[in-house]
Amino acid sequence: FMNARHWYGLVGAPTDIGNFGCGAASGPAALRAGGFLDRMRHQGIVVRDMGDAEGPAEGTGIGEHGIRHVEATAAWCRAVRDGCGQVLADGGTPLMVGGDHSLALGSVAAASAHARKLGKPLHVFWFDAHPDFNTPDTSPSGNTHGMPMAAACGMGHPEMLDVGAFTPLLHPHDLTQFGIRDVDHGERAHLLRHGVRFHEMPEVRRAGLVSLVAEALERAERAGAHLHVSFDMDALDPEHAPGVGTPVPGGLTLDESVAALRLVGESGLTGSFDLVELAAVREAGGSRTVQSALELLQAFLRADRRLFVEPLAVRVA
Ligand code: 6HN
Ligand code: MN
Ligand code: MN
Ligand code: MN
Repeated sequence: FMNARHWYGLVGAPTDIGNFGCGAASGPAALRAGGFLDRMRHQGIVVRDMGDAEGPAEGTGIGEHGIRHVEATAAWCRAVRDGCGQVLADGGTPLMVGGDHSLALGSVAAASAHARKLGKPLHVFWFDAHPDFNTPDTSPSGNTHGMPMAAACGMGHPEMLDVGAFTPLLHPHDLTQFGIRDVDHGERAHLLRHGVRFHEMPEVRRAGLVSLVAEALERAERAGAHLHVSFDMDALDPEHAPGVGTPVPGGLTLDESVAALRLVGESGLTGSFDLVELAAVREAGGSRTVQSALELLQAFLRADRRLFVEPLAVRVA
């Protein structure tokens, strides 16, 4: 039969340019060394390793509003955009492994261009302790990893707005965030003004992560959306992910995150995925964060039945 098998393409992005020195550059190597590809292969899930995107090793300095390394950030985002864009053009689903979260501007740029070509709206699910909705004038740190979603929605430094083929890449009301617990003052004003659904931890505790995700999936499905999922490892409680650049207590448990990603996988709606802020080198001696990342990815990929089209078809033939 001619049915092409659904596949994921791993695009590594080994940089921490968006939070220089935080250690997230080690993420792709740590995930590969943790046996990710073998582990998937043993379960019949083929993930093609597309290698690592390349970008500047050095920062490009501090600009207006104290924004840090914005040219280098944009260069990395363009490389990620092209790597993810290639996977999409070849009929696969990009799995971008960072690297810091500024890189999601690149994967979202690829996703948005692809969705537009298919005539679909882009929806984004953002699992994170942080909304990453700062603009240069609201950012307390100047770090670009706190800015990618505002930039995707058309607000930010011109270098960042220029990463995509058009702007905005995303309508703020098509962005849903989960696990939020550290919001900067001006950032909150942006989120409220633009109608972003950001589910903070008290709401997650009250309503349950899985039911909030189920609701958002229904919206994405009704809209016929291309769903982009971006998972920042610091969404997890530091107990499950100590190796991140900006840990915040009171986060998601590994179990509820696994359950939520399983649901997202089952939906078959995901057209692109990021796993970022994996800074395993920050974790003394251990590999807890890598193990958590492996469990999250495995839960998501195993639930995606599109990956098993071929074996099922063989069985019924
Ligand atoms: N991340 N809101 C803080 C800032 O510096 O803008 C923290 C951002 C964290 C970004 O974790 O991807
Ligand atoms: Mn983030
Ligand atoms: Mn974060
Ligand atoms: Mn819309």
